[in-house]
Amino acid sequence: MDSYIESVYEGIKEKDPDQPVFHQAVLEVLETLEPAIKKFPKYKEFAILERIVEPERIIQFRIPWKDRDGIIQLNRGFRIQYNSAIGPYKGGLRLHPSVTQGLLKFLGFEQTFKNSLTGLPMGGAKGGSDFNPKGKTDSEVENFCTSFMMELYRHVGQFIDVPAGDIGVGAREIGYLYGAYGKITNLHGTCVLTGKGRTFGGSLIRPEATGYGTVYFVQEMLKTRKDDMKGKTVCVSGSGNVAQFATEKCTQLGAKVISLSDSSGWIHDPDGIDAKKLAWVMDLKNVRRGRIKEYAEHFKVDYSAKGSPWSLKCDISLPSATQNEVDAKEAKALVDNGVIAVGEGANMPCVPEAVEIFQEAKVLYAPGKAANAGGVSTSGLEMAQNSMRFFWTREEVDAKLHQIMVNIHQIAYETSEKFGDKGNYVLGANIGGFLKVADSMIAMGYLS
Ligand code: NDP
Ligand code: 2IT
Repeated sequence: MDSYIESVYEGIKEKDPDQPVFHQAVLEVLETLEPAIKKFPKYKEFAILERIVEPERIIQFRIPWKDRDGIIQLNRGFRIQYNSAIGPYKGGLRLHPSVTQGLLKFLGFEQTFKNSLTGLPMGGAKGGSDFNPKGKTDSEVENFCTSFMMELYRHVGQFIDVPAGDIGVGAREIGYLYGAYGKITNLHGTCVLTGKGRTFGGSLIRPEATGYGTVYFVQEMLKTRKDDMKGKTVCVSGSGNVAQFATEKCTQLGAKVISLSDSSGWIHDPDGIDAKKLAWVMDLKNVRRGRIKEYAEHFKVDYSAKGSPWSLKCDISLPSATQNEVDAKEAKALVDNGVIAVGEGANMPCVPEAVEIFQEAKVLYAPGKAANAGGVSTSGLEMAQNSMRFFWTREEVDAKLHQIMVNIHQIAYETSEKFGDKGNYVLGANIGGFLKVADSMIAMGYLS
């Protein structure tokens, strides 16, 4: 490894030794930036790597809230404002018991490069809390979201920082957060959050965008091999927002999705999860808030609490649950079973060894920061519509999302070729996202 890159990597480990997923995300990016760092000495001269790995600002706060018995509960909240070189901070909020500063630093760091790739003016951020929405009543979630916003409101705004959803944060949570923001500030109709409900400023297609976008990206990868989605067998993990709409788009394009999962287990439906079954899943997960096991009971298919869908034979794999959910053994099984393409709907779902296995086997492999960028892209389109005080139709937003995914594929593909490793989408996406942020930081002076 280049000595400059190595010293930056060693630096982050020394400063924050207890943040392994953050180290993992940084290493993956730094390793692939090597050809750009060598070609352009200015990045070292202006200390760009040291600056880009360090968040501009980390906000941490306490979130007291009252549960259904009137007992005061306490959670920890964060907002990591990572990089504002190309626009206001932008990125989701995650509500999950595993949330720590290190986890959100990994996600905020990734977001900076992802947002740059979209071509829209958005900086990078991430936030959330170790609050567990599972098993909570709507009132408890509302109490929590209101308390969360009582602190967050002073740090966000359409020209400052624009949060959105992520794991555990969907339409319900964004609604409560937006309601609280309006009450606290008396500012209405500003795009302080994206993923809002349709009736109060949300963009059409934002709910669908991450899943649809991931499939659009996979379509572009397949095109490079004169192939398409029709007739393909697809394994999807997760059963939340990204998994649901990735499944919908695959089915619309003539592919067959045979798996879904949640943190308890996974189902295998060899006949395919068609539109009717998917509507049932959406009701199960978004309304009844049940477990994927119930799908197996309802549709009489296999369910397993052990292992993962990656043991199944499929053409395309779309990991859409969480980080590090595909290990080396599972990647090997996918390759042995003939997988052609892997598109990361989730953020960093494949461990580094799994990525190596895919790349060595010449599997078309799309890293999350390229493949799942459709979500934040459509958040950017929501910001644009709110500024105009006007809405585009479903077809208009979908066409713009599609074009953005085609562009991101083109940037990643052409950049990989330009820097000597054609078809390496990790290298292409990392360098492609990096150059714009780094050049903006240099142009705006050393304080940026
Ligand atoms: P949801 O909360 O809607 O769904 C998450 C799904 O993943 C659920 O099925 C959940 O199961 C499962 N899951 C979560 N944590 C774990 C875990 N530790 N182990 C196993 N399964 C787990 O979230 P999204 O669909 O929005 O997010 C999924 C992924 O996509 C995340 O990596 C997120 O960062 C990424 N992403 C999301 C975007 C968006 O617009 N929403 C945009 C870009 C990326 P269970 O219910 O049992 O917890
Ligand atoms: O990881 C992501 O890109 C998201 N969770 C979406 C962020 C956003 O601002 O829409």
